[in-house]
Amino acid sequence: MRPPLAELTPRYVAGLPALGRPLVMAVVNVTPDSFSDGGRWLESDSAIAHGREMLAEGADLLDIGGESTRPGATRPLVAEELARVVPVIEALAAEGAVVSVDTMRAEVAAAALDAGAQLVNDVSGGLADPDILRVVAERGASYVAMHWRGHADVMQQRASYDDVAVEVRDELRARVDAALAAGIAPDRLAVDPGLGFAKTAEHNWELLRRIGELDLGYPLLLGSSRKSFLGALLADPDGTPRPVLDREDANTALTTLAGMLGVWAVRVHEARASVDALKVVARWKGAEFGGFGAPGRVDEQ
Ligand code: PMM
Repeated sequence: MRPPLAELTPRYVAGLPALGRPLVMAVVNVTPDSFSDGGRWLESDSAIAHGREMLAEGADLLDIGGESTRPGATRPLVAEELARVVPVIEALAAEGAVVSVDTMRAEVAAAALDAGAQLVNDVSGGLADPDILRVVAERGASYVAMHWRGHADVMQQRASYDDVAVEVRDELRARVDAALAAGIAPDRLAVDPGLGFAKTAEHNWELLRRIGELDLGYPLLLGSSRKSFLGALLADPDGTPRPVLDREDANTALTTLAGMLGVWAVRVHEARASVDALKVVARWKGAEFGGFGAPGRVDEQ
């Protein structure tokens, strides 16, 4: 396969965690839909345990989030989001894990960075709360700007494009410019086309097909894991989408392609399958499969 993403070879990786192969960013969503008594501690504890488990499976980075961005989701209060993510970040960062916080809020980003996170993953690219860019800049942290057109309650109404690759690239470039203007270091910036965010399945596939056109000179993150475009691709003959938890093999195929193409990171809900896929890619390419050596990692011999 011709590596069409020579164009996507990041110019700026020095400040971001990077390994010369896609990082496996494993998702720790602390977004419970049910609360039972004493639930708070149990939630934190089980999220921490889940994070440890994925580190043991080889995840490079844990992305800890307290707000669900599913279409139609209602936003938690700031206090609730803080209570969900901060204890989990504190515990896992204290154990040496590389942690990112998945938040659109400046206040949550600040608390997360204080708690030991190194990276802010902002699905709104600074549009939901522009102050987040200042917080990241002031603390010299790393930042992922994702393509976004509005909160979960409205985003699918905004899935309309004349040319999805061109518009996503241009809108992402505007977010990169805003991040740079706020003082975020260029070597601490990554971008993400935001699969499924104000995008139909067809838009997602077209973005993947034309991924080279998304090159802005910054490392690229892809988050396809469990998303509905995979459910639709793998639907039953009667059109019933493949259930969320049965989309993993397809996602592993995407991780493999991302590895061949040289994206910076993949955001996944299950670490092991993607780590295995990237080990295969590294071996195929005759490259080293290195890690950060975080606790629990399965390090290479
Ligand atoms: N997708 C979700 C949440 N956060 N962050 C980035 N950078 N890219 C994504 O594609 C992304 C994200 C939604 O997935 P989840 O709620 O199932 O974790």
